[in-house]
Amino acid sequence: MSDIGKSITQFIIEQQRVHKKSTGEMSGLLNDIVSACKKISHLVNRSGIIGIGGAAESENVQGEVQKKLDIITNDVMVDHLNWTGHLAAMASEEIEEIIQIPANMPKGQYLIAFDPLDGSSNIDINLSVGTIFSILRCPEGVKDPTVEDFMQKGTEQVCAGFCVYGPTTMMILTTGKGVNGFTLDRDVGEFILTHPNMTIPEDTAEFAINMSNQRFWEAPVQRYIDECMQGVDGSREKNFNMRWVASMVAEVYRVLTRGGIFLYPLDTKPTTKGGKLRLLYEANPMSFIVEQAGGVSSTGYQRIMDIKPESVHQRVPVILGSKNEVERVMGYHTE
Ligand code: AHM
Ligand code: MG
Repeated sequence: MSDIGKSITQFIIEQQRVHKKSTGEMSGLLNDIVSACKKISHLVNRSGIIGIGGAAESENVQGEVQKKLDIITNDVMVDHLNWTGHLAAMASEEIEEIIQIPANMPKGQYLIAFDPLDGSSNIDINLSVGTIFSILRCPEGVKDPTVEDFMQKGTEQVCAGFCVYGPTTMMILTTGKGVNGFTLDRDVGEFILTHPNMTIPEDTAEFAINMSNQRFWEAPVQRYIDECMQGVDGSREKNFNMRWVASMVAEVYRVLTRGGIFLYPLDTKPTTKGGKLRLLYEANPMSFIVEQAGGVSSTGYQRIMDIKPESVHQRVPVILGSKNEVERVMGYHTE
């Protein structure tokens, strides 16, 4: 029987029952995240009406101007996750230090790293934004987690997902057994399984990169994009299409749906030196999802999920998507 039409709650609980030793804690945590994302979807949708659009008067830890919604959505995530007893600590793009569970609340066995509102520069122009999260196990015996406990490779993730607030609100999830996509039915307030077993086509003729950074890229990326741009007249002998939404959630969703390659490569631009995207709560969860859907995710030089993190807000170059295209770019890096 097709699983299409199942609610995310039913889907999560059925997956939990497959694991005989499951305590239900992961299911509980996922339900907390689902609740937070429904609330964020509602706020994003009504931001203009209720006056929470536009810039805040602050900067985040990365020195980026915060939007009011960056701060509000961070609070929504924390408020939904810090009291249910499923987490031992949290890390957020918007907060410099890791976030501890209040002393009067129970703690659980998981750690979460999240970007509460990815692509928030798109909020005021009514383009898609999203929430990205990565779930790790809290090391055994650790009662009061420190930054060191978050320094786990992407291969250690037990679950990753993202929610995209676009024409429809969608939740994309993996627990290491494929990738499933759920659409929010606003009338009943439930995410419904609409995109089971999402897979990324191995080949593509579509790339996504911020071309305004071209002069800062390394030679392998220069070469790859040059060849795409030459189309049928160049060595690739086929025409390529280009997209750039400046919202990773929308970009990765497109790649999951119709293939493509997404690049935010290493560059020498002073503001994004070493790459722009953050390892713990952007690159790792997206890499887990992409690999689970049959794609590849690399810095150009190494698999992203094999990187041992050194800090919570560490940035990495990201090249992900259709297998044959990403492997071609990786090949250019080692030639
Ligand atoms: P954010 O987390 O501050 O929104 O930054 C991440 C976003 C990604 O969603 C997107 O791929 C990238 O930054 C866009 O960068 P640029 O504005 O340089 O094109
Ligand atoms: Mg982000």
